[in-house]
Amino acid sequence: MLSKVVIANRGEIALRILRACREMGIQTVAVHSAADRDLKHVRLADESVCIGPNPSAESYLNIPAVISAAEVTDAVAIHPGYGFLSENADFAEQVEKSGFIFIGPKSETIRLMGDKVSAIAAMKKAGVPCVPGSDGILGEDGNLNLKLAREIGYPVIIKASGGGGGRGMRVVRSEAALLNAITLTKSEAAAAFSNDEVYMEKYLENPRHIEFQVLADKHGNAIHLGERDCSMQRRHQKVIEEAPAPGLSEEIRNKIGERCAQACRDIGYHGAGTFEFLYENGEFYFIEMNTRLQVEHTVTEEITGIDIVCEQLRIADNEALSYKQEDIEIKGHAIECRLNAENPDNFMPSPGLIELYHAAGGPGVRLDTHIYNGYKVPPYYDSMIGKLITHSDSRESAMARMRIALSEIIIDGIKTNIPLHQRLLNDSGFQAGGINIHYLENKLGMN
Ligand code: MV4
Repeated sequence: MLSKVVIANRGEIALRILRACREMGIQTVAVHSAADRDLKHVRLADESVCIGPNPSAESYLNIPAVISAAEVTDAVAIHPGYGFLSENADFAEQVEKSGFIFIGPKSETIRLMGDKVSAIAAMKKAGVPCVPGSDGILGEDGNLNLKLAREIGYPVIIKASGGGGGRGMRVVRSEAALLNAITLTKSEAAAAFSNDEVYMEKYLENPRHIEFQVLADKHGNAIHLGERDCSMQRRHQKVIEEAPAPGLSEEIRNKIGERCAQACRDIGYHGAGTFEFLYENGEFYFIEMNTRLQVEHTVTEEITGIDIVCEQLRIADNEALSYKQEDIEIKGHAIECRLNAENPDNFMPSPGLIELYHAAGGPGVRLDTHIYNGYKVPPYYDSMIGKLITHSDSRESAMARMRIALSEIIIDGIKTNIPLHQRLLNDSGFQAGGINIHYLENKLGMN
């Protein structure tokens, strides 16, 4: 097994990775910013290295500093977690070139998936269903673009190939607005991503956001772990995720999941990965692939019993997958509430001192968090301070456990979004299951 791993992240996911490493007998190196000396995983790690000042641009995003930390500690591999450098192909490449193992897919794969046009082309070729669209980047010929949009049918959406996660896109509802929208999206994309390539898709009005988890090793084996429904979101920030997706049949799950696993084999994918789909009127449409561990991997772990982070570490160490597809059984239902240090009324960040913390617990309750009594949430980073996950035999019972757990947790001294979660767990639309991606913003009166 890997002897020593650098954890190139912070907060709850750094702690999650640390726990997996310890379970597997792997030595750990925490790298942290000046503000993060008191993080729980920094205290628990075998070694720690301060890699820079508070701003993430000078610490968690500082590629030479992270690689130097691996060098001075004699680590063999680097786990990037999510966010920060996790989907930075240049980072993965420099990690590899410096002689370390990047815990994730090959840098070329990250680059392929980072470019949305090349990702869609690869998936289409592999038999993954995609959104009807331009089949590549849009050219300069306005008449051809008008013709294409007419064939696809309005509304259409113009997306930047270098975008993703909701950045660099524009919905077009009429022919009169098309050419201007293309010009605008191109110039914004050039500024934001140094890449003005854009593509066109049919705009789906009210889809659900459903994603499939895959695991693939370096020996050509790939499996899927079913799907997650991540439709409860606000401004492209997920709020609640659940698995399996309410109402999805086992037959469709296996069909789409197997397409994803086959795509992994086709492109030589290795590591954990997620295929993001829009789901509308019983059809799946691939939009993007995430080449990292995701925040919401936990709900998949709960319903499959598989430790996805341990699998990532084994894959990085050239082991074969511990499971075959026929070993994977979806058991019960899991729900995750993301806990944020924010004002539940206006969603503004609410950093500061946690004066009192009491965890929730009991059967089927998992709380992944790095906070503790007296911990100070710094203002420099993402406001997520933990994840509350419940699992049970049925969706109803998982929701009941979530309501109880939310009522038990005490986080005093800062504002959190726990009151929002309590409202959502009592919302009839959420309770019914199968809400679309606009549900929360509509409920909050944003539209
Ligand atoms: C779409 C779409 C509708 N039709 N593509 C937003 C994030 C990026 N991953 C893709 N996104 C969307 N692409 C077509 N053809 C609607 C969205 C979208 C969305 C998707 C997933 C989760 C939340 C979303 C919120 C707004 C829009």
